[in-house]
Amino acid sequence: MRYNKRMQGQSKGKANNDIIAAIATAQGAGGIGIVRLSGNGCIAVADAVFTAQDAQSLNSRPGYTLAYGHVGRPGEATVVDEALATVMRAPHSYTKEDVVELNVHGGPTSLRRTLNLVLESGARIAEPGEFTRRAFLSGRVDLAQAEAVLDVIEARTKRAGDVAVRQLTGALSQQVEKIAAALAELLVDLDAAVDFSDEDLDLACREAVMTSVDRVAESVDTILAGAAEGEVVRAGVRLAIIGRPNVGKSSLLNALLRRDRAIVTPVPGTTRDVLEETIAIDGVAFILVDTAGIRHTDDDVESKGVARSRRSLAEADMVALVVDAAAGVTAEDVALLGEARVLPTIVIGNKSDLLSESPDRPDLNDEEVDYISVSAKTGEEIDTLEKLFLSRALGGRVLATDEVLVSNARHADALRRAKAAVARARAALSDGLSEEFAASEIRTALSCVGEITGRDVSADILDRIFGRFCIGK
Ligand SMILES: Nc1nc2c(ncn2[C@@H]2O[C@H](COP(=O)(O)OP(=O)(O)OP(=O)(O)O)[C@@H](O)[C@H]2O)c(=O)[nH]1
Ligand SMILES: [Mg+2]
Repeated sequence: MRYNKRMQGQSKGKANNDIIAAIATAQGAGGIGIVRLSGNGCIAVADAVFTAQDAQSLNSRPGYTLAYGHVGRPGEATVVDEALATVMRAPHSYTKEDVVELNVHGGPTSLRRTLNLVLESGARIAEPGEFTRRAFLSGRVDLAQAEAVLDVIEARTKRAGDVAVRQLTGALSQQVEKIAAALAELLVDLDAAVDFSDEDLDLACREAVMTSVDRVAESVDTILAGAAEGEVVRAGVRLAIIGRPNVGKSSLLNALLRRDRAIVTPVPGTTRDVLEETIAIDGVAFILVDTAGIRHTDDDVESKGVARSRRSLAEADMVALVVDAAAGVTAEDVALLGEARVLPTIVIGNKSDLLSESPDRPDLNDEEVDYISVSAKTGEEIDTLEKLFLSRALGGRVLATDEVLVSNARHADALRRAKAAVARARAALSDGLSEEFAASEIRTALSCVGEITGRDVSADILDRIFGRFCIGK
């Protein structure tokens, strides 16, 4: 078992081996839809609702076999749908339990009726993420891998997909396990010193232990180094496009999308509602949020739009403040920059095509802020702008394609706490305190690292993690 033994069966007081069922495919119409069952005895439940054309029961078939037949109410002739049933036998399945997947046609009615029949026949509806939770509890995957399932499903770009799949296949877990092993080794040395020596470690030994502590600290740092970028790659960046009316925010959105998505007119106050579209820049998703131009207005509809713009600003990760470079920067622009500046901000001087010479950087009352001159109309410097977005989002770092990134805030937090504990252990040793202090800190670090793979994790954390999944995953 890779998780702490005390976990077993604690999950909301429920047994972990009853039969669960859920629709595993997306809602809506599709060629095929799947009702998935898991739990020992689920093959008999499937047999109650599924009749194979060859009249052979599912229970009498070996694992990894497929049967053709139909789904219907037990004892009734009415057919609910044609179906294919896949039988997977414990432990050779996703959950390591017996699993049956009923493939029916992917319409909501067929799926719902099939699910209801299964529920009437002894299964209960699965909770969100319960299949994956069982895969974790049975030791088939560790917690970082289980979380990666969600990331794979939600990945919006190829790069996000690559990072998630590397985590799914255990690349991150391996690095974390290496750190855990090094910490465990340190702990053995420190505990031995505490247990078997009347005196403290002699100086040479103490120095050797300190070198080992430094080495662990370094490996934690290395893995943490890409955490911010990992989160960006996984979750994408919400980029609010804000500015006064008519500066060309919607035009900029269209230029970045390379299509006419938003309405553009010469009338100030054209955009009323918030508009969101996603683009990928070098595999990083940017959720572009076009907003209503911010100004004081008595128009009721427009002022509601302005309120939404401010809300978008509050929810953003990054801000593109558009100004009209041809008309010049105004006091309102500078005031808006002040509002935006709590977030990473790029000021975009739009309409460069209207200027005869290449424009100077205007006075923004802020020497530090990034400024770039573009034309949404001609597309001039839009490529450069994209590169600037990307480099700001990644803190200037260039990502390698095969990098193992910590992409989950929970993992990064656990690593940071581990790092702090290791630093305290190091300080205790160099301050000449008893090894006991260092040992206790290393134990804390080990437990933090264990939270990542789920070796040491509470039921609450599991509930929170799997609660984010859909039912059927
Ligand atoms: N010459 C030139 N005109 C532009 C450029 N970008 C936008 N415009 C024009 O500026 C006007 C306003 O553009 P929009 O994109 O609607 O501006 P906005 O900031 O979204 O305006 P609101 O939605 O009203 O806040 C339109 O007439 C555009 O054609 C540009 O780069 N060069
Ligand atoms: Mg607009």
